[in-house]
Amino acid sequence: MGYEPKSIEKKWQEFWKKDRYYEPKNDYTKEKRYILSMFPYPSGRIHMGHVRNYAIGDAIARYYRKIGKNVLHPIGWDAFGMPAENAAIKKGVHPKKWTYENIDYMRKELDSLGFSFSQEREFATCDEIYTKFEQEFTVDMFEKGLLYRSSATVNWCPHDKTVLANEQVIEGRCWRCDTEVVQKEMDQYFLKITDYAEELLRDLEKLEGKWPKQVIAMQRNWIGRSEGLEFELKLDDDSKKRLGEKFEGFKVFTTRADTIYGVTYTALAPEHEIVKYLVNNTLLDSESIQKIKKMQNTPPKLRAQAEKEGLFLNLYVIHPLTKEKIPVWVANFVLTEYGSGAVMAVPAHDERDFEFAKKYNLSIRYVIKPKDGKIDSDRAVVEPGVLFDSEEFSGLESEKAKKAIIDYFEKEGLGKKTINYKLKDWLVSRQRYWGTPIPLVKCPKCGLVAEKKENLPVTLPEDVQITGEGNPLELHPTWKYTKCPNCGEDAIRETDTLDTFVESSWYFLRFTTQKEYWDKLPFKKEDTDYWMSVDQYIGGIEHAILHLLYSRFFTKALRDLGYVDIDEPFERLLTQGMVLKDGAKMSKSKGNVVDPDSIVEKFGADTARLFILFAAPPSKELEWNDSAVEGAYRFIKRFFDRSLDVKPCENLPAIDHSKLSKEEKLARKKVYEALKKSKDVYEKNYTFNTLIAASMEALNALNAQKNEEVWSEGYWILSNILEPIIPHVCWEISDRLFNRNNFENIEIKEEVFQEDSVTLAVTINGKRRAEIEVPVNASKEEILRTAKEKAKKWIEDKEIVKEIVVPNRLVNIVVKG
Ligand code: ANZ
Ligand code: ZN
Repeated sequence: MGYEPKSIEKKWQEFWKKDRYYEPKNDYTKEKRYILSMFPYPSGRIHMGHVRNYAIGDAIARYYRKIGKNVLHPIGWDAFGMPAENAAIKKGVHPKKWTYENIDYMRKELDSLGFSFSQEREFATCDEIYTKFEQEFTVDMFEKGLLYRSSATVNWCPHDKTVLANEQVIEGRCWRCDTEVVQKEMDQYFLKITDYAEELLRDLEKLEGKWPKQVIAMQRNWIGRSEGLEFELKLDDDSKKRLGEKFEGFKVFTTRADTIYGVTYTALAPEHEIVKYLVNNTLLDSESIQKIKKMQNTPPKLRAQAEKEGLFLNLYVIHPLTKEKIPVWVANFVLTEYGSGAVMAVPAHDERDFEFAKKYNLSIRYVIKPKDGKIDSDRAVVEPGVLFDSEEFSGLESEKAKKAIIDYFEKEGLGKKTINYKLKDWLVSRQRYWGTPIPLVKCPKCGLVAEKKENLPVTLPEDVQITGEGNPLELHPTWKYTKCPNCGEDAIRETDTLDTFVESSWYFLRFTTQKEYWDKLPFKKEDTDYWMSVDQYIGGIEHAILHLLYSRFFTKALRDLGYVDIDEPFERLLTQGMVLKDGAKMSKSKGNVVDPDSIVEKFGADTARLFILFAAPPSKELEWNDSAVEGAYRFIKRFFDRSLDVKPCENLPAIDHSKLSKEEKLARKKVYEALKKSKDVYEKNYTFNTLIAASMEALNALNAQKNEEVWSEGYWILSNILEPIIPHVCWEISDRLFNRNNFENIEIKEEVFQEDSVTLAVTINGKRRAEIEVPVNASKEEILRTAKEKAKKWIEDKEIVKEIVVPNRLVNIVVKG
């Protein structure tokens, strides 16, 4: 009977479940490993990206179980979010039904691949118990001021009367009805992640060497710390009058105080208070007002990439040092959310300012001479250099000048040294149905009040109309009417739900909870103390910024609320590469998707896993290749079929290495090389491809010899080291042949790596005449004796005049006559 993956895989999947092989132990005296692959969104079916993600995590988890660690390797479902509502809009199916049915289907798919996820700890983030605890955190954060309400600009579809996510805005239009999207100010909820900006930045240092460099750099840029000078530019008297004496001036932030003598204009964001005042009081002509409104309606991201646009506002400010009159413009490249929403423009030394100045014919004044001494007036000289035309600061080098100018501003009370972050507070409210309701109540008397914890969870109503127009919770006839938790009077429930990134910011903590406490607590300190941090986190690079940053923030916030004692949730991070076919990412729209189910059906789970882990190192892109899949299958088949002739043994056979033939020795060496490699592969670099290649070589070397004991030992070791990758077939083999022992106890036998003999060439008078094999540690005499014996017929009775032994290479004998 040959290799039959279907029956083998079914048998072992059932066995593992029954044996609770997948479950973590509650014995906290044991050393632990927490291995986590990012949880999936239940979109309907798993794809190859999932298979790769979970094959990597499962291999690591299975390895640590083998060497006796207590392993937590859980899975859950990131179950709230837009696609469920889209399905409701398109097909009329309820989001809840759609989601749980998808979960059931995908769970079966994952099961068929033999991933060893804890069964007990699986959950979906739309489970009511999860909602309950998330709402508890929300209440705590609200009470601590970490969650607050404030006005924000959102994408708004005037036709559907709904807020749109950035992904739902396609080229400025609503994805559903194609109406032009506008920017609208609305009250929204924010989590104060900026309170943690400094710590989030500083703690990246702790992750150095354990997270991909690129991810750390992306996080650092996203937080975007800059040091600079903030100061006020004062309006001149005429301008003040024009603004009805409502404004004295405005603040600007610059990271290049050294360029201050090069300021030739200033620019305000279209949303700046001064611009709004001018627009609202029609102090500009209607054409200008239209232009400004258009800028305001363009999402900031698009605006920053668009061609520079702006107009002169007929206002002037006074340069704080030179006292010159400087014109004030409004410009599309100035962002309202950064710094103070206004810039001092230095076209000579800043690219954006330069482009704008060229377009509107504004003057350009160079004040920094770069290192090479040349000023190219066709461009902005952005590099640092030495100041000139800068009064007393002339002659200073940029860095020194920055410091001197900031000191001067501080001394004169003109401005101050300031640190700005690009990071903005996290907008967490969504005007949608399928999410965690924000557990707050709006009371006419008490204002915004948190729901009482004993009333949590606030659950979603099941009877809703999901049409894509408006917010279904807002439109529900009764749901939002409630009583104020504070005064008991009539009040209105908040109808916004939370961003789904909130659920994924603490799911890894939830997995640590023992079933016994599942309904009582979100998680227990004792459990998080033991299991956290996640030893190895595995996921896509697309989560390099937001998900990881939010999770890091949430962990720190929960720490400060007293829930956990950890600073960083993920000890090590692996970002897996994409799965490609014909050079492109697999996607439905490209029609290049390979369905994991069909591969499992045709070849079995072990083949799918082996191919995925063999085709490329985990962090690199992986090109799908049908013939390589077949190659993987053939290797497993050969490995299994040959195992039927291997002699079973209770223990590793005791082999006398010195008595073996060359081929037998080589086979052992290859087997032990693979074993030696396995520790680094599973614990350090995860280059499973190299371990698989080493195992294939070992199997080839075994095939070149016939020693039964060497075969047994070889299978003993190979089936152990390959088990985390192709678990079903390896359990089948080792179960039949061996006393399933602890992998930890296989010792590396150094003797097999020792080359015990060397081959030397023998030359007589410079001509190569023979080859000899001698022990590595043979003496010179011994080598010569062997050489002369072997080359007897060329020496005969001639006189030997010279004997030379070049170690490990040759013996040269010079004879006369
Ligand atoms: C004058 C200047 C001269 C600047 C120069 C740069 C080069 P980072 O480094 O990213 O923090 N800036 C300030 N607020 C802005 C806003 N709300 N929207 C758009 N740009 C803004 O960027 C800081 C620099 O970006 C600041 O330094 C300011 O331009 C601009 F040769 O001031 B700089
Ligand atoms: Zn009240």
